[in-house]
Amino acid sequence: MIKKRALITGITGMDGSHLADLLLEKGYEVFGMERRTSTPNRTNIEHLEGKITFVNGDLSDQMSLLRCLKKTKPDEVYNLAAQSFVYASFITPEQSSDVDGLGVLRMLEAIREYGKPVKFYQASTSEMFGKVQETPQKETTTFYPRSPYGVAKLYGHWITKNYRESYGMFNCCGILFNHESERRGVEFVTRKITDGVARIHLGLQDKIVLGNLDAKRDWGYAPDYVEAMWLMVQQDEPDDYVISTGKTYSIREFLDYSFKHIGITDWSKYVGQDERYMRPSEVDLLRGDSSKALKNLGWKPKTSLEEMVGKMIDNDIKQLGEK
Ligand code: NAP
Ligand code: G4F
Repeated sequence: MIKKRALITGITGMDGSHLADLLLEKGYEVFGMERRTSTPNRTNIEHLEGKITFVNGDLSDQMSLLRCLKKTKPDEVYNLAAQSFVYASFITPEQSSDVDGLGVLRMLEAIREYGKPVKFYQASTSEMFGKVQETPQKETTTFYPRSPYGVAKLYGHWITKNYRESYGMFNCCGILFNHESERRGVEFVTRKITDGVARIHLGLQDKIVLGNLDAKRDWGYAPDYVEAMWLMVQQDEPDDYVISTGKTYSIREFLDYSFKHIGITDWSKYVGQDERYMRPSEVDLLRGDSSKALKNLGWKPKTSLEEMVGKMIDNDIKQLGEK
């Protein structure tokens, strides 16, 4: 049987590595696009070495994307690469916009130039809802991004739709709400907390210093969410879908679950706050309605927040113990 071929950009990231695991399980030949860095960080993909093929490319370099397509001859392209840290997009807005906005255009142009049928998935985000215009947020909710990241992602979202409508390309956008896992970068609030809690448990750290504790997020588990990406691409007709749990929790509630996991109920002396982690403009509340994904894709989240927090902390304790 001929294997389907998939190219994943952002392979070193959290989602890229989980999607590669899923596609390998499904019998795909997987290609992962990596960019050059002075000190490569392959923590998330060590286990994939020898199982997938790595190719070099960068979303800020048009020709490198075309070369990746020619080399890998994919049936499906999952564009997961991005400068994905919202806070950093306030510090490097131009670079973030270039990669997260124009980078999508470059990939779409590369696919057009390549000329063979390719199904394209774009990693859109709940950050596009920003200052939310209704709750819960669904596919038809008006967007109001609150960061250079959100604005750039909105461009990526609309250019993906525009190329679908203009050129009949199979392009779909997953509007994914926050999702986390043991492979999440440590600068994101969930992993910063689970890593900090693990360190406190092991006596390696006294305090976790955070920013705004009142923001609310709809947090799911990344391995559940990459399945939704794959399902979108398997449909006969391309479309856009919200992927979320429908539940929302504040950072304070995430702290409750995390400290409870190591037997602490009053965490006040272990958590500090500092202005430097506050954002110039904040997304206060996200809660998604993924009923369209349930109806058309048969997708629903499997992992609860409490379960996910437990997995992340146990993994952080294990990793720190091994070090
Ligand atoms: P992540 O862990 O930060 O991974 C981002 C990936 O993009 C990394 O592999 C990174 O490579 C790569 N990358 C960055 N700039 C690049 C460039 N110029 N050219 C090529 N590759 C580049 O992000 P994630 O959490 O897995 O998210 C995956 C995608 O979903 C992102 O597009 C993100 O914006 C979007 N998204 C995420 C969430 C979420 O909650 N996780 C929700 C909605 C949407 P390096 O290792 O070299 O930096
Ligand atoms: O973990 P965060 O940095 O994630 P954020 O900004 O929600 O973005 C993530 O989810 C988006 C989907 O909605 C993705 F598109 C994006 O790529 C990324 O994966 O921050 C979550 C909340 C914010 O309100 C932030 O202000 O946590 C608050 N927070 C409080 N203290 C903190 C901290 N965030 C970080 N990163 N670090 C803190 O110390």
